[in-house]
Amino acid sequence: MIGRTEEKPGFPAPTIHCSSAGLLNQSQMKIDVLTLFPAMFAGPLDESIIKRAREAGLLDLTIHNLRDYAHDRHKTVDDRPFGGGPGMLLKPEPIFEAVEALAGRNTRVILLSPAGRTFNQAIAGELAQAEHLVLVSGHYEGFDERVREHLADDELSIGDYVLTNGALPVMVIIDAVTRLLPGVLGDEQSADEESFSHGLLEYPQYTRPAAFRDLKVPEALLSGNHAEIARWRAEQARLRTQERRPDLL
Ligand code: 9D3
Repeated sequence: MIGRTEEKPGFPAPTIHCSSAGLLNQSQMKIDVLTLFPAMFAGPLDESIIKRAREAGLLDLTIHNLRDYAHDRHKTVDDRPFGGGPGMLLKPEPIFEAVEALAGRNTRVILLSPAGRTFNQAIAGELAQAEHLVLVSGHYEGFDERVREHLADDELSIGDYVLTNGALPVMVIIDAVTRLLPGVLGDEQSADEESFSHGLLEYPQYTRPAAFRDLKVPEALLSGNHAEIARWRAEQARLRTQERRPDLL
């Protein structure tokens, strides 16, 4: 059911029965998400490669409603800023208590906020090494600074544009990290990592037909000359990168 704690729709964490130690979870990585909008997570993480990773026991993902960690009967999670000013702030107690309930000895606690360092492929690679991530989604209200200073290990943004909350950024990070976990991708992965390591954008690609309306596939690709094809692709990748992403050169 959407919106309740411990939500893992359709994906119980796979367990291995182990004669000595009882139950052993075989997941490569555990990710806990804390959010005020758990319903936003239904769908995107239940499809495609992430779905397969969860079913294969490579990713153990749980979405938690931060509101479940509020104490009062109104489930208060925010309050007015000391010193005045517009808007509200997320109170520290529910976030501290939720994270303390979830964190183990090898947990990285990461806040999502527009003030974080900008997420990129290198950070995805770092996070993929972790055993356990707790991702805390912010929203327009922002965090009490004590959460930043005394609870979080890191604070990430996914880029310089304003979203309504951190739920989509959390999903972006889960997607980028999951595909890097060992066993999640097949042959695509090595090829992809290789092309990424060149640090260039992809060269243009074509499939049949060789002529579509009056649009022709470049001659070099039809030549069957592998050296010529490699030369053409390298040049195109460089030209395209120069044109669109000179910062990568
Ligand atoms: C004080 C003005 N706003 C900062 C630009 C406040 C604010 C706006 C929107 C605070 C939070 C949000 C909600 N966004 C996120 O929590 C968020 C986010 C984003 O908006 N863009 C890119 N990455 C991220 S990660 C979390």
